[in-house]
Amino acid sequence: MPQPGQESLWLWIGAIGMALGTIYFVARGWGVREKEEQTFFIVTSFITLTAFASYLSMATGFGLTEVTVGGRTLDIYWARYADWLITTPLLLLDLALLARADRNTIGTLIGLDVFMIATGLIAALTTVASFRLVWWGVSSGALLVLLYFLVGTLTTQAEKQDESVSSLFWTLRNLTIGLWVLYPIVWILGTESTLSFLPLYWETAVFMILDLSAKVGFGVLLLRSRSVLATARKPI
Ligand code: RET
Repeated sequence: MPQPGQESLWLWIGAIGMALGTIYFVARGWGVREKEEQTFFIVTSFITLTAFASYLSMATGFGLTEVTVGGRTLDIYWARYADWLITTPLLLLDLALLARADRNTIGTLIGLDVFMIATGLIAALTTVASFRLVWWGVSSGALLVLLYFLVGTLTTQAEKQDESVSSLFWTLRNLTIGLWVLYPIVWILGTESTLSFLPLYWETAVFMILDLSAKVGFGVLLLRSRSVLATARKPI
């Protein structure tokens, strides 16, 4: 099993940050009695709990593999993709619950998302450099379509909700768009594309900051106001 190098510093910080986030969300959700409201706390706690396991597995070497591309050996943290495969649909679910999205919208968003992460994993594990870029392109295409639905259909549905709910939706939606588009950019600038503008050490740091913002930052903003959550889930 290959072992992480210097970048393990960031992986440990990521694991600690996700653990603290989980403890905070569980503690805040503990006193919530309203079932509909509890859903947000449950979904959000599982997001950071999953990421905690992923970061721990990367820091301890389990989540790391080597891929040889054109004679060069790349260190690939496959555990990221396992994390994202579970947590990005849950982040979308939080947004969709807030917007009271219909089943087809939720299905489309999550379907595109799983497709995006799965093809991103293929990009990361492919051994031919040019084919890695092809899969990156396929995955990025899915991200663009996903964002299109987020801005279109999901926003239309959110705007039908109470003003406090749609305003929280706006904040979280914009945070999501702003952060998610950075992932394929970091990937292409980092070691995965073999361009390696960003060495593994810095790439790991940037992904860690993005992951903490997209999960813990997102969760803090979402769970900040109990009254908004109650309004969002009040049976119509
Ligand atoms: C990859 C590489 C291939 C191209 C694309 C990607 C997109 C990844 C995204 C990840 C989002 C992760 C989040 C984690 C939560 O903390 C797989 C990097 C498009 C959008 C939000």
